[in-house]
Amino acid sequence: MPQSTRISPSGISPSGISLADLEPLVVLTGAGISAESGVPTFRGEGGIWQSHRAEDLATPFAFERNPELVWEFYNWRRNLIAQCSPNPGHLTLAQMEIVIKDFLLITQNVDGLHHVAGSINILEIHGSIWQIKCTICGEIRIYRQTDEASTVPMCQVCGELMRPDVVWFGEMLDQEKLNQAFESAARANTMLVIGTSALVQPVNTLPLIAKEAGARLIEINPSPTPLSPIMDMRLSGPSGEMLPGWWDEVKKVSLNSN
Ligand code: BJW
Ligand code: ZN
Repeated sequence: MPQSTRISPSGISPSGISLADLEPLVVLTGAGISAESGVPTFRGEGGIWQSHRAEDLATPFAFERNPELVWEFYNWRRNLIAQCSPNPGHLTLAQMEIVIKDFLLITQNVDGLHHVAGSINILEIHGSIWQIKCTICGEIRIYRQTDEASTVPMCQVCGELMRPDVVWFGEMLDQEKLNQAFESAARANTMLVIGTSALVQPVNTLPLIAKEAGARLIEINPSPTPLSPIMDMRLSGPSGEMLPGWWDEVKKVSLNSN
């Protein structure tokens, strides 16, 4: 039986968690946190991988075979994301960071909406759609082009093909970022796991590492995930509603205990 606590959609936590109970706080987010902003998730109903094959668009082999097609996909995504704004879920995380000093936000999202919301200490562990890198010399450049018809960008240093600076299937994650994520997970008091299906490695091992090291795990997601059974608490609903409700409750508990 899962050892999780289900709480009501009102977001009122029966746990009595206060601010002091949370630090160090690590937050892990996935595509679900941006769903209410209008950014499509990858899996499930309306997910990108329902209508596009990941093998054709998000692997190094796909890019080698057809860079134009992969660029078309990312141009479409950049154009779509540029029209989206942070939702109350993103904004609540930015507010939490002001109060909780030992705070790290690890996001699998490449959309940049956590930055727009005002979060500071962010680890974009799957890269950023707003950055490109040279396939040959590794030059990295900010790329804010949102025209869907833009042509394939070439490197200003060596003239070779640029690619989106994101992590595709079969690629290693940036080792420095990964180390920081593992270390933070191992020393977390609490980890919030928000809007991720927890199907993609190695990021899906972070909650396990935190749990083994004694952290409290809280999942916010309308659907259960493979990690739900190890959660200490589950807020079953959209993060744009559940997270602000839960955060208000934590602040109330803290005020009352002072
Ligand atoms: C809400 C909500 C609301 C909805 N509020 N919630 C066989 C071959 C090759 C590789 C592998 C293999 N078997 C295993 C692997 C490893 C592979 C992997 O894990 N594959 C699994 C899918 C099986 N991993 C990798 O390849 C990684 N690298 C690696 O492991 O290196 C070592 C290695 C190398 C070679 C071989 C083996 C090992 C790299 C993974 C890179 C993932 N890249 C992507 C694309 C990024 C760029 C881009 O965006 O274009 O990252 S794929 C996609 O999945 C994206 C996401 O960051 C990632 C995770 O998805 P996420 O965020 O969880 O989203 P969803 O859609 O899955 O879930 C959304 C959730 O939100 C759902 O739960 C909803 O319920 C919820 N939700 N509305 C809150 N309102
Ligand atoms: Zn170059």
